[in-house]
Parts: sequence; structure tokens; C-alpha cells
Amino acid sequence: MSPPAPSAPGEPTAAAVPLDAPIFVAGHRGLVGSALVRRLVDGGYSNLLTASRAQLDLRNQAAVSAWFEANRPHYVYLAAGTVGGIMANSTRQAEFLYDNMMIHATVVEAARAVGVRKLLYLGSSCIYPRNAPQPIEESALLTGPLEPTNEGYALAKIAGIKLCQFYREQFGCNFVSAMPTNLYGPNDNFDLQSSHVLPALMRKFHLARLAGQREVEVWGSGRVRREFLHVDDLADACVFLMDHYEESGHINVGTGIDLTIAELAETIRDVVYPEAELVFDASKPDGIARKVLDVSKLHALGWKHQIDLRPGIERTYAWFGDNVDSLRGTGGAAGGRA
Ligand code: GFB
Repeated sequence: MSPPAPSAPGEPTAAAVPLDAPIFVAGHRGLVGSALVRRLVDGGYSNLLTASRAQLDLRNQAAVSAWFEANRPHYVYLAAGTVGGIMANSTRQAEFLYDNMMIHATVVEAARAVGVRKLLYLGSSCIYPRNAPQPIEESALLTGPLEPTNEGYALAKIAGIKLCQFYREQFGCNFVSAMPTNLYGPNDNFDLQSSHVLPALMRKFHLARLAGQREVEVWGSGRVRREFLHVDDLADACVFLMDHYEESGHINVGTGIDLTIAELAETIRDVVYPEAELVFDASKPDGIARKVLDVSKLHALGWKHQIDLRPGIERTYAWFGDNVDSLRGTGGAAGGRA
């Protein structure tokens, strides 16, 4: 099967993904991949393909090519990756750069070789320069130096966007890229060292409440600003983009709404443990001063998020309570039921 010719930039996809098409969700056990599987199952897609890390090392080209030959997906959501919060990113930059570069290289090449009809690659809002004007437009890519705390991860993700673009130009592959903002929701990593801020603070407040300890540590100054998108909204956006987005350039996915880390911590505190007091640890890194995406391109296509932050945190904490004995990153010891 040879790859179909891509449409002209901006032209909508003629046909939506058929419900019985073989669809590979790479990274299906992670925060994003598991949300994609839920969304696709809910949407009636009946032929989902997955492969666990034990079954398939996505960094291994020979293994990935053989898997694609055997399974022949028509559509691919590339949501696999080595990910983490500010501490994991800044202390394991080699691993973040290597793993993520290899994963997208093997999957993109295997997808080309078997004639995948469309591939959606997921990057991250950390691809943008640390001094990019806010809210960050897609055009800010590669206009300045990167945020040092996640440079390795960002470089890999930038290479992934470019790889999809170049495969489109050189081989006619219909590969597109979406850049989500900071995400949260079910199946997040709750390890206090390697996780992102939202799951880390949720678990910290939870543990403090169980221990009857009023003070809860928040890293950094609390003054930096971030945007948060519930992963179920991201999954919905991905399915929408698979049907409607055809451009070679990447597209931002977020809410376009940001708040300070102190405001985020207060919101989580109000949901989890209202009596707690925040204590800021200035010895921990702040990272980039502000990161909020310009989502006008996505809104113009007709998609907008549905889950606001406070209800999204409440939903996530309810999920946390239901799954507290088996959370990722806690060794099954997240601290007892909510
Ligand atoms: O979510 P986070 O780890 O990553 O941290 P980034 C966001 C902010 O929250 C930083 C503060 O200013 C942290 O210092 N923070 C406060 C905490 N308390 C905590 C805590 O207990 N744990 C954590 N982790 N942070 C990541 C990038 O940047 O964003 C990745 O490293 C990726 O590459 C991801 O792009 C979406 O928002 O700073």
C-alpha cells in the first residue's frame, strides 16, 4: 500500500476515520494513551491495536517495523514517550532526549513503510522558546532559546514535529502534530519526585490530610503561571483532529487559560484538604515563568475544551480515591483511601 497524497494545507479531511479501521494507540497505558483508548471505545471505534512496553520496545526500529508489518494499522496516535515533571526532566535530560527521539523516529518510519493513512503525533508546549510572547502562537516555534529545565525533552519533541513535516513533504505521508499544554487526569504519575505539579500536589495534600499535618510543601515561588487541560479533553481533541486537521504545521491544544502555581495549589487544597497551609520551597526550580497556549487556531476549527479546572480536579481526585491502591509512581502506597 503506498501512502495517500496529502491534502493541500488547511484543507479538511474528506472522510472521517471509519469505526472499524485498525487504529494503533502507541503508549496506551500512559496518561494520554489510556484517555485516548477510553475516548475511542466510547466513540465506537472497534479495532484498537495496542502493545505494552514488554511486548514492544518502541525505541527499537527492527521490532517496531516488524510489529507494523504484522498488525498493519491504518491510523496511528503517537502518544508514547518518556515524560515527567520539572525534576525528572531536568535531571534525566539524556534519557528524555534519547527515548523520545527514538520512539518517534521508529514509529514514523514504520508508519511510512506500511502506508499508514494518517498519524497524529503528540508533542508538548515545552517546545516553545522560554521568552516566547504569551499566549504562545504556533509560529513561535524555533524563534529563540529553550527553557533549560526541559531542553532535552523539548528538542526531541521539536524533532518529532519536523520529522512528521518532512515525511509529508518528501514521502507524501499524512502525518500531523498536536502540541498539548500541561495535562492531568486518570492514570497520571503520582510519584512525588518525577510527577508533574498537579498530581504531586494532589497526593501531597492527600497524605497531609491522612497524617493530620497542616503544612504542605509547594516547590518554587508559586508565582509562575501554567495552563492545565484535563486529559479527557485532550483525547477528544485528538479524535477531532484526526478527522479534521490536515496541515503540515503543528496545532496547539489547551484551554488558553492560565493561573499561578499558588492559585493551583489553593484550588487543589480546597478540594482535598481545605485546612492545609501552603509552604513554598524556594530552593526548588520554578521553570519557565509563564506557559499558556494561544488556541485560536483550534477554536477556529470548531473544538473547545469542556472540563474546567476545578471540576477537573474534583473528578481526578475522585478517581484517585477509587484507585489509591494501584496508582502509578506510588508503589501501591499512595496513602490510603480518600
Ligand atoms: O508540572 P511541573 O513539574 O513542570 O512544574 P513544568 C510546574 C511548576 O509547579 C514548577 C511547581 O514551577 C514547579 O516548581 N511545583 C510546585 C511543583 N510544587 C510542585 C511539586 O510538588 N511537584 C512538581 N513537579 N512541581 C514540565 C516540563 O514543565 O511541563 C515537561 O518539565 C513538560 O517538559 C511538562 O513540558 C508539561 O510545567 O515546569
